[in-house]
Amino acid sequence: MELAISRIIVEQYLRKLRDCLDLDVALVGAGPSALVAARELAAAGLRTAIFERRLAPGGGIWGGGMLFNELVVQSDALPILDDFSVGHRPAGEGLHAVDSVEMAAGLIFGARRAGAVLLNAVTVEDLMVRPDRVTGLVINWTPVVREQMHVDPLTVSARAVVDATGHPGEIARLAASKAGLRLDSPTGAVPGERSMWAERGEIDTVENTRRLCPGLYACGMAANQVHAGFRMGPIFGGMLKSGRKVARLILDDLRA
Ligand code: 48F
Repeated sequence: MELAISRIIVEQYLRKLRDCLDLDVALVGAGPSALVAARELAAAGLRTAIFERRLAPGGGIWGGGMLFNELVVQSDALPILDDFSVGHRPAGEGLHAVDSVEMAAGLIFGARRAGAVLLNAVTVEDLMVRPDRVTGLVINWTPVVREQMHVDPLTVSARAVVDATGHPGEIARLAASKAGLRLDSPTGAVPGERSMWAERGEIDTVENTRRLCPGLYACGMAANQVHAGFRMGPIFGGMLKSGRKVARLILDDLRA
């Protein structure tokens, strides 16, 4: 029995990993924007995977506001929650309360059920590039990176890479500073996000969701890093709509 258990896990994981080596879309970070995008992309038939540094996908959803595990979503984003069967309660002023554990679990399950692969405990430490474009990811186990072990990474090819790393905007920064790619941003690089202004931040998040250079896109809070958008705290409508927008941009580009 023990031998069978180990064999199943090793064989199944290697099959999953092998299928992720050549992707249509590789998303970095499994926060709300990436999970919404992944569900839509996988449902459209694209080979889609999310690479998440932490053990648990879900990014900033679980913690709610200051560890109070409730979130706020605006009326116009409710259809996205409904698509994932995540519950919500009216809370006045066009705002709705959502249990953050239900939302994290619901978005993860929805993305996975649509066919997106989630590889957790995997850190994207670099990009694979050609002179004018991003062509994939350089990945390693998070514990290897944290322990600073001298272990070479592996690579993943993707027709589209999405920076969904949230506040750090790590992938866009790598593209600009290390790969030397000029981004579609006010500076050509990553100017960084601005302070808290919830209404503007919510609008910015969706507006700033764009293609940054050939092969690279940004969604969620990473998009605000690149375009100097405002932060907004624990209101999530913009994140959900940003995920949907980046999926549609990629679908249009890859089908063109
Ligand atoms: O930050 P995060 O939840 O992404 P998001 O979709 O949502 C932002 C909100 O949660 C919140 C907010 C709402 O008002 O502002 O912050 O923009 O999730 C980002 C995920 O990316 C992972 C990180 O662990 C987190 O789960 N991540 C970051 N860098 C890497 C990474 C990396 N280099 N490799 C793999 N995963």
